[in-house]
Amino acid sequence: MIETPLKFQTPVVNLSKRAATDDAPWTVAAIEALMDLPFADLMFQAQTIHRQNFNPHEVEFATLLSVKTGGCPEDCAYCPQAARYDTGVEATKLMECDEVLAAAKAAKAAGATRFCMGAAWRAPKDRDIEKVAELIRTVKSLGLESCATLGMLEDKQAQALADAGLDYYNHNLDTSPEFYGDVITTRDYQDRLDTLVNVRGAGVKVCCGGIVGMGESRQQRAALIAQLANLSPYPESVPINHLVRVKGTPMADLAPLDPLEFVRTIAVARITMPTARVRLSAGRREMGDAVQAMCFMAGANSIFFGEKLLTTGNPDTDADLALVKRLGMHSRQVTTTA
Ligand code: SAM
Ligand code: DTB
Ligand code: SF4
Repeated sequence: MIETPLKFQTPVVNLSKRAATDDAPWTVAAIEALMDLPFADLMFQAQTIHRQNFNPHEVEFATLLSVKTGGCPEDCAYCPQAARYDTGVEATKLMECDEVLAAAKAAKAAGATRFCMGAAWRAPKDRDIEKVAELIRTVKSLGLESCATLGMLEDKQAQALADAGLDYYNHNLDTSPEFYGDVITTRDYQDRLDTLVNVRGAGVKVCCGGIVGMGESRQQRAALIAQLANLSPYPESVPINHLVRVKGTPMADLAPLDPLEFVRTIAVARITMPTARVRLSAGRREMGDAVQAMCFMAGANSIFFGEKLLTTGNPDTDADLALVKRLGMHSRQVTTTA
């Protein structure tokens, strides 16, 4: 049993509007202690828990589409879509249904089972929600799982997306509460938690993770994982992004993170959230095959599949298919009701 000083304890954040579960919350110190383990011991624990909950040979393919790009008023220091940074990203209007349908059909034909639509908004307006609801219905008509990430949501907006058939809503905590103010000043941590409560309240599954490699300490990486693991219930889907250092953003020239730290972060996400789908998200192109293979060993079982994330590059689909095959893995198949 690892002794935990009180200052490192993070509260359980009850997302369900029900009483918190009896599960003891994860402390930052307990997660940091896992991260401090010899690499082989950490990997063994993560792989053991992974095998108890998932087929270790299976990986989910999720495809991203930026349905409304750039021009965002927020100041997220990592983001190429913030209007205030000169990143060369052109602002666009919300895409029309037929364009989204074509992209979703192509993603399905390439082997994706989940289609995630991202919009560079601080928060959608009600008229945006009506249009996105139409996009969700379009994606669902193909039998794909649907996901959207549109910024902060009111409860009625979350309900409208649920009514349109939305399966998952992605809204990241991004980093630990302590480091958060160094990254974003235009919305606070509590705003993010409030959106997650609204998403859960509407019966939509939660996709929530963060970014590593933004200059945070190991303890702060552990604190992000503690926050995620102590959401009650914890997210069904946990994207772990490696910072993509984009020219023009304040984070463009940060020193790269030790890749083994990234793998350790995946491992503690798996250990603390045993049944969550842990997604190896942004930054795979810069990672190389060996690091990605270690991430799968550490319990990652989902990737973004397709040549683009939102505005930055992702590995070629052929390279991903070849990597999955070389590792003796295969893509997850799902059947959803259209
Ligand atoms: N605007 C909405 C929001 O912020 O919630 C949705 C889109 S936003 C681009 C979705 C997520 O992408 C962010 O929360 C962040 O975790 C991730 N992201 C953005 N830029 C990134 C970068 N350069 N490297 C890694 N992850 C990034
Ligand atoms: C998430 O956690 N990562 C994705 C998705 N959710 C929306 C976005 C990654 C964006 C990387 C930078 C870009 O391509 O603009
Ligand atoms: Fe806007 Fe989202 Fe980028 Fe922040 S992460 S600047 S809210 S698009």
